[in-house]
Amino acid sequence: MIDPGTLDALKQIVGPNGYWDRPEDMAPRLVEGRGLYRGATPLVLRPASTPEVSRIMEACHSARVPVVPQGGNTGMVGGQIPSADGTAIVLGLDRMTTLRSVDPLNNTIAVDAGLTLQQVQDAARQADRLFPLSLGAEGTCLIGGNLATNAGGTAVLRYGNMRELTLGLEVVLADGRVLDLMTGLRKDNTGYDLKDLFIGSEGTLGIITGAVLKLFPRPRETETLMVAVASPQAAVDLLARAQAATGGQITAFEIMPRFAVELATTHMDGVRDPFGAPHPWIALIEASSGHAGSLRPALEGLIALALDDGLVRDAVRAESLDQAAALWAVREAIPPAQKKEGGSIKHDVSVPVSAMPAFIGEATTVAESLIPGARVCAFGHIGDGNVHFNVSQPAGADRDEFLAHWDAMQTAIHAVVAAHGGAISAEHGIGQMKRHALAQHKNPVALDTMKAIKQALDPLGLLNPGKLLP
Ligand code: FAD
Ligand code: 2HG
Ligand code: ZN
Repeated sequence: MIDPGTLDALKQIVGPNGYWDRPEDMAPRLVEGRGLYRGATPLVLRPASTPEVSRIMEACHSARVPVVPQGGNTGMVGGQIPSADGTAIVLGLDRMTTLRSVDPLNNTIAVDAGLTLQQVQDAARQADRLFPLSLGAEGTCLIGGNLATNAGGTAVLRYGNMRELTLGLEVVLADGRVLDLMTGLRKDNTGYDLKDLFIGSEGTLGIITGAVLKLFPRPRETETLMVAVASPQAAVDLLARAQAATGGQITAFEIMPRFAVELATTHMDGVRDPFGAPHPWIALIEASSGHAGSLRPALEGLIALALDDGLVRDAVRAESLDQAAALWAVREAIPPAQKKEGGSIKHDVSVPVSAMPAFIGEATTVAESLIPGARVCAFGHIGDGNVHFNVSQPAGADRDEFLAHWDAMQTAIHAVVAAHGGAISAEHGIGQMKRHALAQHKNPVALDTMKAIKQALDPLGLLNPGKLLP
């Protein structure tokens, strides 16, 4: 237990508006979205500045108090939730909301870690620029959380994931020192790239308090279409053709099976399948360009040819922003709709794009034979070689009984991932959920190197204990 004197000293650093210690205030911070991970803490600290974070870490270091950093609490692997024994404090970044600067000529934005992803997108738009990271939780997740998980989302195909969008970082180390790497330089070969250590480190190496992010020109033309295809193989073939037809201007390429579309239209208000027939697979395609007028003819030619030779069964193109939003709504409805359908065992995994059709086929056979009646919902960022291979409980089954098969299902699906040279986490991270799986799947020399880095930066093991590292 943390001694009361230390808790008081921590409260004094942030002042009366900078912490929660009443159970009813802290409760939403101690459980993740699907109720899979629950924790306990005597104190949620909410510092408002980097110096405050620094003083908190210094105090926790001297008193040997473990710290669990938390952003918007949208993470999917339990990394942001403390252990149930109440021995750690939670450090929320949500009051660190300063937009530090925008440099349109350098195409960079410098921000505090507590801005939401949407606030950063909006700030970029106001400067007539694009910050391209985009994901379903963007109104709630914080930039610090995006950095700590190296978030992906729906525009990685064109712009890369959070790591590729980051030039500079500010991190408070375990002992309270501030590591200031807040540079907007695109070329800096002055030694090891330290910022990359912290991106994707899930709170285990330092507290991210600020970042310098890349901006891009805003597209002047965006085309959104949905196509019905027979199989993931047809989708992958179409992606290659679409990239060739547009000169690499495909921004997003997402797939969803019939089951996912049915969940979305059944459970979520206002979501509608745009096709008249129940097609087995649907791909959502977005292309964007800096020059208005060039994309539409290219995409129309592509689809006409693909309809002609049978690669595509049907297609709809959005004629307005509202129609584009309606097509995206089908895709974004899948995670909440799957939650409403009951328990699901999730696998956020990646394989080479070319191996994706075989992976989905083989993993589906494995899942269905392991739990008869289980319903595979394999959807998502196929253009990045990333699929959310989620398995929903058999209709009408008991949720907890189904979820008790989590380890067996995960082990079996990860074996198929490994057989295709894939990764057991593509974009959500390791957290608590995949810690043990990491021990089996990560190269042992890589694991040793990761442990050496952890030892160098957090020798007392106070940063997010029990997460990521096996
Ligand atoms: P949290 O959940 O609070 O924390 C996540 C991890 O980061 C934890 O380990 C935490 O300790 C650590 N952390 C948080 N802030 C800091 C900090 N400042 N310094 C150090 N460590 C920190 N993810 C994707 O990649 N792609 C998607 O398409 C996607 N879609 C989603 C859709 C929905 C509906 C939901 C609910 C989630 C989705 N996610 C997706 C997962 C999640 O939104 C992202 O992982 C997001 O980046 C997490 O941000 P957060 O602020 O909520 O972090
Ligand atoms: C998405 O792409 C998210 O929508 C969530 O990464 C995936 O619910 C999931 O498994
Ligand atoms: Zn995703």
